[in-house]
Amino acid sequence: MSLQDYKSFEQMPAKHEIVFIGRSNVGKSTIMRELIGARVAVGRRPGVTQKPNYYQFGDLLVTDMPGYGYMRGVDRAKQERIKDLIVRYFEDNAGRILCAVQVVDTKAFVDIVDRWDGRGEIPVDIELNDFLHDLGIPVVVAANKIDKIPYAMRDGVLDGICVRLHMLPPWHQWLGQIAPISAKTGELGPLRTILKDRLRAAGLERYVNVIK
Ligand SMILES: Nc1nc2c(ncn2[C@@H]2O[C@H](COP(=O)(O)OP(=O)(O)O)[C@@H](O)[C@H]2O)c(=O)[nH]1
Ligand SMILES: [Mg+2]
Repeated sequence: MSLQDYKSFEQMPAKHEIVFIGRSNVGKSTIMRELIGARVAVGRRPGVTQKPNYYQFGDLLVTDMPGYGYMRGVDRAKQERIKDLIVRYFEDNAGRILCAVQVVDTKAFVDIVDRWDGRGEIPVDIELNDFLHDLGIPVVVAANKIDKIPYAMRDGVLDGICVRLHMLPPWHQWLGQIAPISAKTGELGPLRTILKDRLRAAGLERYVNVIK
C-alpha cells in the first residue's frame, strides 16, 4: 500500500502523548535519541520515514512524525500528503496531546520562511504552527543546531524566529515555548526543562524520568 492510500496514520492506544514534528533533516531523530533514548536512524535519506515512529512508556506515547516540506527525491504530491496526514493526526488525537515539539533548524529557519513569504506562499512550518495553536495544542519550538550560530548572534537569530512565529521578541520572554538546543553537542537542557515541567504540570510526575 502506498502513502496515497492511507486515510490516516496508524494510531496507538495511549492516554497522554508528546508529538515531535519538523521538516526533514532538522535533527529530530538525533534529539529523540538523546532525549528519550529512542533507537532511531539518524541522517537517513530524508523522506524514507513516511510513517510515525512510536515510543511507548506506560500510558505516555512519544511520537516522531515523518518530516514535512521539501525532500529530495520525494514528489510534491507526497509531501502535501504527509502534511495532510499530520494535520489529521493532530485533529484525531488533540484531546490526549500534552504538547507538540516543533523542531526547526535555527540557522535555516528564517531564510526558508522568508523565501516562501516572498513567493506569496505560506511556509509549512508557519501553517502547522498556526494550526496547532488553533487546535489548542501547546507548541514548544526546539531551535536546534544552535551550535552553528556564533554566540554573539544567537539572541538576534532567536528573536527572528520568534517574530516569524508571532511571538513578540525578545525571545527570553518565551522560555516555556522556545528552547535553543544542540542535539549534536548534547546541549538539550532547555528542552528537557520544558518537557519535564509540562509533565509535572499535567500530574504526570511518574513520567518525568522518561526525559533523559
Ligand atoms: N550541527 C548540528 N547538526 C545536527 C544537530 N542535530 C542533528 N544534526 C545533524 O543533522 C542531520 C540530520 O539529523 P537527523 O536527526 O537525521 O534529522 P531528522 O531528519 O530531522 O530526523 C544529521 O547529519 C545530524 O548529525 C545539531 O544540533 N547541530
Ligand atoms: Mg529522522
